[in-house]
This record gives sequence, structure tokens and C-alpha cells, in this order.
Amino acid sequence: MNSNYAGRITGLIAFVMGCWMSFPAQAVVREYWIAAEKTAWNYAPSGRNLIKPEAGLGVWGETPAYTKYRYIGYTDGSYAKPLAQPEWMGILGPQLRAVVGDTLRVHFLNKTDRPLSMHPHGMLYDKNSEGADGDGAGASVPPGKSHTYTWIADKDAGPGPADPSSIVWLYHSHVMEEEEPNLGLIGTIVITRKGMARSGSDPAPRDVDQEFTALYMIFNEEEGKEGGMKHTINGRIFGNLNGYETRLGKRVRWHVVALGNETDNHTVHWHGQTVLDHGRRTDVVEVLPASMTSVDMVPRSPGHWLFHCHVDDHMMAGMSTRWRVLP
Ligand SMILES: [Cu+2]
Repeated sequence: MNSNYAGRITGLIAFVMGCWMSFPAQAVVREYWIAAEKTAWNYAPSGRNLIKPEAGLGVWGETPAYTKYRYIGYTDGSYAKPLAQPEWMGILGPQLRAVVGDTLRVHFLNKTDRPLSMHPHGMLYDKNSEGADGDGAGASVPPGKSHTYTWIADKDAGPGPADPSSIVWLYHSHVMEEEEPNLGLIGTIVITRKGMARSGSDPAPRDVDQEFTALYMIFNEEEGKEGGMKHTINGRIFGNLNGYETRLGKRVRWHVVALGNETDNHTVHWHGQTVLDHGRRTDVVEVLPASMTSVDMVPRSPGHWLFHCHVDDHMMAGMSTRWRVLP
């Protein structure tokens, strides 16, 4: 080969490599289409207490279904095809995901009969994308109207030094904050540390195999009457939340969140395994309204295990389900 030609080729390769290396992983704009809708919701679709069948559903089963408001994800701006979501997500809205450096563009359509919003925790936003508090464009979206929120996953929205490679934030409606999460308008955002995403198109962290989310919350359906106090995990009671399933030895991350009132002080307890909670080994994680935490587990024993709140009254009221570890 002509040495001059070889030199030019080598130079070109070096130039291309130099350009490549000087651009870190491209920041991505991730778009979501979410509608608020009125839907029927059944807290115990089986009609049974699947944890202690002989105890029945008690007063909490007298009225199992109510009209709720929910965030429903769609594949695009035609709002025609709902996003599929796993059964264990229950009443939760779509899980939004980003990597530090990304931007979330969330198109919100209010299909209900009252003004609503989307307020994210943790993200960087301006007043128009706060989804709360005053005259920003997204603070109160009237029935039939839409608004696009721009939420930036800056470094302060991402995992801190003591956090695992992804962390969870809540989003919820915040026009009348004291009412709207209780209507069912709640979802989560998971932010992955820069450099830890599986790929450019998959922002999930590459050092875990599965991520589950659990919302511990008492929905107050009948102004405090006990039978209307639905002690739920993701909106289900007495073992009616299905689909938490993993396998021995998998790396599993649990994102645990809570919302609600002064009775929403929950001690989230896994049977059969332990979790690593920011360096602390435990099998109970404590949450209060708007708590958000992410803990890691590698299941060590197969079985169909309880996952429940350890507060006695809450356990008795159905704040319990089972999850499966396959051998
Ligand atoms: Cu509890």
C-alpha cells in the first residue's frame, strides 16, 4: 500500500475516533403520552381474601369497586392504543424512565371532568412544567385540554453517591393535592445513573435484572368509614395484587413509595429474603407519605412469599400480597 495513502487512512480513522470519543452518550428526549381518565377500579377483583381465605374480606369487601381517576399511558398522540403494563403495577400510572442527562417530554391530556395536573418529584422544571402551585401553564389543566410538561433528569434528579444505579420519584396530580392522589392519580419515574443504562433505547439499569415498584397507600373511599379505608399495595387488597415474580439468584430492585395521610406509616416487609437498603441489611423498609426509596435483593430461597405492611391494623385490613421466587 502506498504509505501516503495509508497515512491518510490512519489519520481519517483517528479523526473519526476522536469525534466519537468527544461526544459522550447522547442526551435523549423521551416522550410519553398520558391521559387522565375515569375508570372503574376493583380493590379485590377475585372477590376473595387470598391471604387468609377463612377470614374473608371483612368490612373492606362490602364495596370492593369504585370509580377512580387514573393516569393511562398511550403509545402516541392519537391516544388510541394504551401502553401495556404488567399486572403488578395495579393502579399506578405508566412508569416513566430516563437516564441522567435526558429530558422527559410528557404530553398530558385531561379526559376527566375536573382540572388536573402532573407534578413530578425530583425533576428539574420551570413553572410551566411544575404541575402545581399557581399560574404556570401546567398547574391546572382543564377538562378536555392538554399540556406538555418538560422535565429534565439533571444530575440532581439522579442517584446520589449512596444510591443504587436507579432511583424512584413519584408523580401525581397537584391541583387539589389532598384529594387527587386519593382519586388514583399516581405514578413513578425511575432515573438511571449516567453510564449505567442498558442501551440508548433502554434506560433501565444494566446491573439489575428486574425492577418492581410498590405503592403502599390507604385509599379513603368513604370519608373515613372503616370499610372504605382500602389498605392497598398498588391499589389491591388481601392478596389480589398479582405478578410479582422472579427467579432464584436474579438481581431484583424494589422501588418502594407511599402517599396518603397520617395513617400511612408503613413497614414494608418481605418474607423469605432480605434487602440491601443503602448499605443496611434488613427485611423491613419504613415509609411515610411521599417516601421514595429503592432497595436491592438477590432472592435466595424459592417460594410463594408474603409481602405486606407490618403495622398490625394495616395487615388485618388487607395490606398484603404474595410474590413468587421460582427455583
Ligand atoms: Cu401499613
